[in-house]
Amino acid sequence: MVSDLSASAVTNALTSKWIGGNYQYLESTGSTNDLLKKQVTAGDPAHPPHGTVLLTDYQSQGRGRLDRRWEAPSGTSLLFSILLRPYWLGDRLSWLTMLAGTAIVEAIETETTLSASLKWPNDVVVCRNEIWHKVCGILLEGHIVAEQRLAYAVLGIGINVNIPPELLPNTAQPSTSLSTVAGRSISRLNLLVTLLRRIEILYDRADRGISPQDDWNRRLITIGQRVEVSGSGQGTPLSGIAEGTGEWGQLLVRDDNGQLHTIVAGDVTLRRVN
Ligand code: BT5
Repeated sequence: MVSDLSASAVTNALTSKWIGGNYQYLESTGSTNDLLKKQVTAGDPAHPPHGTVLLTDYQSQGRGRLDRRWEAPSGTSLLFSILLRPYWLGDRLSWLTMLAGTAIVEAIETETTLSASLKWPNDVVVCRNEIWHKVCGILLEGHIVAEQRLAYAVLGIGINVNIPPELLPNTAQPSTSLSTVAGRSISRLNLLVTLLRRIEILYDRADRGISPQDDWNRRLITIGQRVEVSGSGQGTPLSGIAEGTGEWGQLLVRDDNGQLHTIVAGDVTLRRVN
């Protein structure tokens, strides 16, 4: 059966100007991030071009951060990576996570009747039975060269679109799919096309030097909440109130002794839902 996300289906439907100009579809692969990085380091510095999208219907080695796994049954999700060649200063790498997260929330809200939010640093969540459930993860991998410039970045996105409830992966944090919450199946093609255009608009804005941080902050459910942060390099988990984000997307957490901590990476557990 031809996939609804085949090269001809997507190429004909795209509304973006440069993202997806080179669109590659594979029935299955190990990990779209790994394969795209392999193409980038293969030798020809101009290929694949800026804006290349590599999408698959199934990953046997789908990855999260810290080599955790990203699991999705075949043909149920959006699993893809975008190659970006920003040549921005390296500390702007976090802008890509911010603008991607914002674009994903906007695209979900446009293509479904759901309202979506962001959980620091890289989860897209929807509320179900008063609990935040993860529906999407972002895996951003950047390569910095001389003068601290970003040579390229591979932006990996996994969205649980039409995973039936009984096939949802077993995850430590609650997870769900858009179709489960919406109660109907969602067009993967429409969601992809809308999302790629939104990323393009927000990327072009960032490329002109406009920070995506305010839009990102507005969507973050983490701000103002009591949180527990683990895996941030500190021995014991840190507990406190998330007060905001720093210039490069770090989470600012004030502990119960009044001390402010700047969290660069780690996993955040929200202690309250709203
Ligand atoms: C992420 O990591 O959330 C980033 C996921 C990125 C996946 C995309 S798919 C296309 C591209 N190619 C790749 O190989 N990866 C990217 P992290 O925050 O570390 O979350 C990983 C954790 O999410 C796992 O340890 C599980 O607990 C949970 N998880 C796994 N599969 C899930 C799913 N389908 N839905 C929700 N949670 C999931």
